[in-house]
Amino acid sequence: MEFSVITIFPEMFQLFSGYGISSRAVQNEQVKVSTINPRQFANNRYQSIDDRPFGGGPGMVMMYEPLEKSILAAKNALTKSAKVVYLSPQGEPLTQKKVNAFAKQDALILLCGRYEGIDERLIETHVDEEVSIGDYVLSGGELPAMVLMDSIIRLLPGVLNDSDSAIEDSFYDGLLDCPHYTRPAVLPDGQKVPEVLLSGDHKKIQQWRHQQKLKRTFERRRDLIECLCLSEEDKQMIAQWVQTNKK
Ligand code: 9WO
Repeated sequence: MEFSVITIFPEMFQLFSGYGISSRAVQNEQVKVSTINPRQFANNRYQSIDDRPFGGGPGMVMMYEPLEKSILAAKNALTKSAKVVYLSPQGEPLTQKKVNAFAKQDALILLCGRYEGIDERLIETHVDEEVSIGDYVLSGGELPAMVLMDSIIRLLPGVLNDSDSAIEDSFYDGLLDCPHYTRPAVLPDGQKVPEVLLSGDHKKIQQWRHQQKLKRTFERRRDLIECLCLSEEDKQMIAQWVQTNKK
């Protein structure tokens, strides 16, 4: 998987070859990260890539031409068919489903805005997908681009050493994850691990974990339950919880 990131802060992406799973993936050449700074395509002697907004108002807008040249340079370096993703609060919400689809691509161009945003005409003509990682405003698209990259990289074949941990995670079945515990079984203040996990009964453990996932999702994210196809057993359990909540 190749990422070409268009950013006026390319140094931020050095982080990616420095730490954890992503740096291993870069070292093993499963992932390539390159950056393009639109400043190199600025056409005036002040190297400016932003200008005042038509219609007035505060702040600056990133200009069309340096960004277009950056995208063309990225497509030349990767492949003409690489998708261009613009990270912005106006984008479609990022979901695990979207991440899974991105992970099937060979190359992605991530466009990071700054200031008040970019010239809308660039979005219309050159952006394939506009993606939001949440309903808040940051100072630029770089951190969201890194969030997107991290979510994709961990899914690539051979990146996680334990091939199961990616699909066993939160969201692979559309549910939140269950609680986890490790040694010691009893803490100095007496806090214990749920008995069933020490029982060695794998069938029971699996059942318990599934129930915990369902319960947590019901309690914390009822919106997620609505999108699921549940077994009759699960539906009954939820119906019971709804009943107890009413009392
Ligand atoms: C700045 C601003 C200032 C005053 C009033 C409204 C305003 N909106 C913005 C703004 O949206 N700036 C963005 C900064 C322009 C595009 C890059 N920036 C950005 C991306 N901030 N937050 C994101 C982002 C991207 C993906 N998911 C969540 C947030």
